[in-house]
Amino acid sequence: MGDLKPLLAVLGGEARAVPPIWLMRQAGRYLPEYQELRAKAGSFLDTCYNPQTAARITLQPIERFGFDAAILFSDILVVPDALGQKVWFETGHGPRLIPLESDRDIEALAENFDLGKLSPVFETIDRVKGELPKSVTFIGFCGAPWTVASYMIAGRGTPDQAPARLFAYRRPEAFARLIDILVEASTAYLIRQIDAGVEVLQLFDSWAGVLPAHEFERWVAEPLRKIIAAVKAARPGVPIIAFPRGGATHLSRLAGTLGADALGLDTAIDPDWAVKEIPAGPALQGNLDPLALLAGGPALDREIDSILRSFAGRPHIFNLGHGVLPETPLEHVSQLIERIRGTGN
Ligand code: 1CP
Repeated sequence: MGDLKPLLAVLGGEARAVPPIWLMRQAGRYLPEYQELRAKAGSFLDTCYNPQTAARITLQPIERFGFDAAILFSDILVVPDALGQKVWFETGHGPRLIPLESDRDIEALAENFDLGKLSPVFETIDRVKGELPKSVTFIGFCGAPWTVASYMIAGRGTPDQAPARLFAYRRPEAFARLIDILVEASTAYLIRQIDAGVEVLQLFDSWAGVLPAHEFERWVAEPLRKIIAAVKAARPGVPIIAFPRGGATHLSRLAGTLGADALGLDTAIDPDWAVKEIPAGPALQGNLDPLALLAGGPALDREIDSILRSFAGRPHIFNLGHGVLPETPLEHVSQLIERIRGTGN
């Protein structure tokens, strides 16, 4: 037990006095060394598909801060790309896709799916795994079907995912087919990530929080459950973190029914509620407000201490409640790590 990597120990059910730490979007725009590589590397998608650059970017936050985990540098929208839907990223605007409309558009995805298109991602994984320090765990990921579908239907990020929600109400069968295609493609993609060398998987359901209960069960919980069961059947022993952002009170039910080894908690979840209402089983990950990290100072210390106090005694992975904001000062990230590890004074 003693020589397990800290993140793997917690995912195996161990509560640690000093929780392992990593941050969602830890490889990204707040790092000057990321900006520098990105400026030289062409489009965002080209960067994701350049194994040498993507591996460097994956390792940057480990080298600078010594996090307990590295997360593969890629994006959730490489899956639509592998399904043959055109994806590109407009600087300052985020992702763009040609929106899906007809049943034919959806069926074409299943016919066009080509995991070979993502071979640069697997090559990135292969490069990173040889370069990680011994105690650092390597996390692979994909977007959950609901969140990925919301971009595929709208053709872009939207504040409320209204296009996908309307599509699901109006044409539930076509939407169910799209979700099934995504379950299958994501499962195959995750298994290949494991075979290439990742040790843990995280499923990002960033837009889970907009759905009413029945829709949440059908489009968030059920597809997540299917992916987790299929990946675990194929590759037992690889822990999976589910992050249904905005999952709110659903989380207490998901703990025992999703099959995940950890649940990611977003910023809005009260840690004391989580510890009381989420049954023991999965580890809990989270959930510092990214704005507290941006603010720094005594407010950051106070929020960190309060999170550590609430989760003490529970298997806990320290993380943000959502991704690092690009304006976040680097010193605040150092402050965070020193505060948690008790190395600050
Ligand atoms: O300009 C740039 O350099 C691009 C910014 C960027 C980055 C750094 C995008 C575009 N994606 C990423 C990397 C990324 N995306 C990672 C890398 C690993 C890490 O965490 O360090 C990960 C895990 C993601 C996952 C992702 N992409 C999610 C889920 C997590 C979340 O933040 O909610 C989502 C929703 C996306 C879509 C996406 N990709 C990029 C942007 C700006 C967006 C959001 C679009 C929107 O809806 O506004």
